[in-house]
Amino acid sequence: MKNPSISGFTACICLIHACSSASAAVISHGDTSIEIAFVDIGYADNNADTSGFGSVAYDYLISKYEITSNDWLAVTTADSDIETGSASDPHNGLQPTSEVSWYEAAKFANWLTSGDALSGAYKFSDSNTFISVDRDSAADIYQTIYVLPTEDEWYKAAYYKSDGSGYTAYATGDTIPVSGTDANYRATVGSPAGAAWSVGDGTEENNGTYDMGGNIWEWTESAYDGELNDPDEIRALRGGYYGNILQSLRSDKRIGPAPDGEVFSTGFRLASISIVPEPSSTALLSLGSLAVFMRRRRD
Ligand SMILES: [Ca+2]
Ligand SMILES: [Ca+2]
Ligand SMILES: [Ca+2]
Repeated sequence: MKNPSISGFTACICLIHACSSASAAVISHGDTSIEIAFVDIGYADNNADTSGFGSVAYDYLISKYEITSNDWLAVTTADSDIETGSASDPHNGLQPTSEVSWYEAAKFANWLTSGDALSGAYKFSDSNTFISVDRDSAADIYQTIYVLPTEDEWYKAAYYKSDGSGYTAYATGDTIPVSGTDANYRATVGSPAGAAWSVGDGTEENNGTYDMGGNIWEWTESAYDGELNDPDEIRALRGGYYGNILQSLRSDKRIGPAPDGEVFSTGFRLASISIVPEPSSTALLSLGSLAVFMRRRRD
């Protein structure tokens, strides 16, 4: 069961612009503000792809761009608990941040949710050790939560067609993306050749995102084996990076590094879910989640 944490709530996707396909959230805690552009991912309770990925039972937002080095610098400056490994990042400005472990990315998301790296959907001990994910409790407290997308949330945002009619092989569609124009892969851009470009330099993807294919690998919240029941187990990465061949951008490509890994080729984007507890809908949504679960078991 990949998404155990959403039953019992009704998801509401509209942050600022009701029912629009895109929005920007200005997130402020203390003296620090950052603005993150999001796109809406609808078609709740869609079918999974033949791969078994992509079914999400609720509406959510996903960030239009990879989190940038500027974003990372602002938030890690505000909260010194986030950066616990290497602080080196070969990228800067509007390039995607990298050298980020899963734990660091989770704390970045927590800070956006709560203003505290150790409080949010990701539970950490007082000694800065990751314990578990609990989206429900965080949503109860904060209403709007920022999280790493689950692998299903990531997959759907990248590969699900905007008309809801199924999936494509690449985030830009079924046509092979042109290297250096549609997506940054095969190390053909940058100076010297082979570097991350500024987020959004490519072609708009299925659902309004950029660079889900290529530029930088992206952490998902999910364990590679589909069930996050060990805080230190390998996680699922998606999308490929600028040095990869085309195949890494395809929907059938996933890799599973350890969550403490910090490398130049890996960063992340965020999802956001706004949740309003509504008892009358609890039973229906729980049934919907159960149906998703049962479909998966037959895969
Ligand atoms: Ca780091
Ligand atoms: Ca990417
Ligand atoms: Ca597991």
